Amino acid sequence: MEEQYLENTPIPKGHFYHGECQTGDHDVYMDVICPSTGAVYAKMPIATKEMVNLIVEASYAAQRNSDWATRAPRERAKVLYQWATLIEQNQTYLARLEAIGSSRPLHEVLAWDIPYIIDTARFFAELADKHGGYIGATQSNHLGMVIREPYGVVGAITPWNFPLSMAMWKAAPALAAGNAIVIKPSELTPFSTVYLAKLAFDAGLPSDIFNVVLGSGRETGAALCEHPQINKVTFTGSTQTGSSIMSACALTGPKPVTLELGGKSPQIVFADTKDLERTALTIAKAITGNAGQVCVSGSRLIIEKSIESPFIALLKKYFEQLSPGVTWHSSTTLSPIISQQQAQRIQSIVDQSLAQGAECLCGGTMFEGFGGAYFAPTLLKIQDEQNIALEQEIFGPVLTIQSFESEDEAWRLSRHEVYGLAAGIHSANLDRVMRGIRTLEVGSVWVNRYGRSFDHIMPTGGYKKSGIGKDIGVEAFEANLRSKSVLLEFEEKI
Ligand code: TXE
Repeated sequence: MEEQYLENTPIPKGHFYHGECQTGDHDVYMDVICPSTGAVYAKMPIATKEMVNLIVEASYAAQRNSDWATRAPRERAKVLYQWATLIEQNQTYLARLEAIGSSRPLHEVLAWDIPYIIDTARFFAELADKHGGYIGATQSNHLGMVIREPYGVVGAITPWNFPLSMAMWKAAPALAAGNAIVIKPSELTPFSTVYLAKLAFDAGLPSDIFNVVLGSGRETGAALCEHPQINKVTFTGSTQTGSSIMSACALTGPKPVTLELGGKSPQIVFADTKDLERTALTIAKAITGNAGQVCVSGSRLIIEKSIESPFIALLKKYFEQLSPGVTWHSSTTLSPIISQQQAQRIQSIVDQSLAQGAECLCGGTMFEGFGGAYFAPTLLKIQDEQNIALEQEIFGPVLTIQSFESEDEAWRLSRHEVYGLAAGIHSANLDRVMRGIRTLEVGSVWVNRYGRSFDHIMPTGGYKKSGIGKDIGVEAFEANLRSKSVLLEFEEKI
């Protein structure tokens, strides 16, 4: 079954540039492991600095010499629409590629990720001609125009948790605004992005306007960010790597960066929440979806003491129903952890948390007997506010539980020293909800729901060390444009 699955899904062999999938003469190769099985399923070239130069220079030339930036915005939009259509037509293959290479279950990719990226491409296509500059209030013999222009070549570094969605977040607004883009996907999940770029080329994008360079973060990723012809960098990943990228961009630019980074998002549940079962399901899904490997995972439950016990019972019931397994089985409801290294990191934080006094209510270890790494959904009841599991982003299916007796205590516990990505408030009391929205220092607040939707108009991004700038929404589009100030002087009298 497994071999058949792999045989029927040819893997793109290299970087994508000059309209083709190809490798460089001096590339060295690394093994790429299937997270579901732990087995090597492909080799990936690691671009040297010379290879990065070649690919970026090709994009730079294409952005200047092709008509991509200057053609009518509605014509650019047509290419993005056609790209969306080709994604739709090739969704079976694309979804299989994503499922083999990442932690995303095939049925979820088909039901969520693919429709999501199609919709994202269309959303930014629609924005292509719905922006403009303005005329400034200048002296009467001057005409002052502020016009918006693309940056040139945008460099993008993407993570492994939602490879297709993250690539689309970066590519669609950059392209709609008339930029070229070069993406370096995570070395753990490189191939679906290559195919996404190929489909954009097939849709009519000029050659080299969307290139993909494969390689490691330290070598290839760093070379991409530092390249003098990259005028802007957009990144999603860890806070630590985001800081390194920002430093590199400061030293070699300076050039602007958009950073979508880590989180430790609270889910605050009041006793007046309308439907306890429905709320418990929302909370459970928000920490077990993609096995907790989601930047906005609702990883800290902060719950009113009077409903804590029945709520925990509901969570446990849901957690115990989840079934780990390879991503291409329809019965799989718990994703693999992306790598053994990530799984060990999760285990290490859980172990340290227990040693510091946390009480494990369920889970706490990896499932045995699988090739890939599967971590059991875990509930940790915690009293000590300094506990490591409350402080660090775990990026696994691990939910901490703290209880409160007053509203003030709920908001105080929700605050995180470092992160401010998202938060959920579950309450039927509108006044309380409004107080929470004002109090929480985070980039997104979800009320009586949790997580992003298909409403691409809603930007996403963090406060504090969770990031700078936004993905999605009009803000993401505008972040791909810079302003030119034009002052024109004329004689008022003949
Ligand atoms: O992330 P990195 P890792 C968090 C999560 C996880 C931790 C570590 O907590 O446990 O990060 O994961 C590229 N210059 N998130 O190590 O390093 C790298 O090749 C340029 C949250 O995988 O941030 C990859 O493409 N690029 C997150 C990308 O950065 C560099 C999603 C992400 O890798 C680079 C993933 C460098 N110096 C992990 N170093 C989220 N916000 O959703 C690495 N890279």
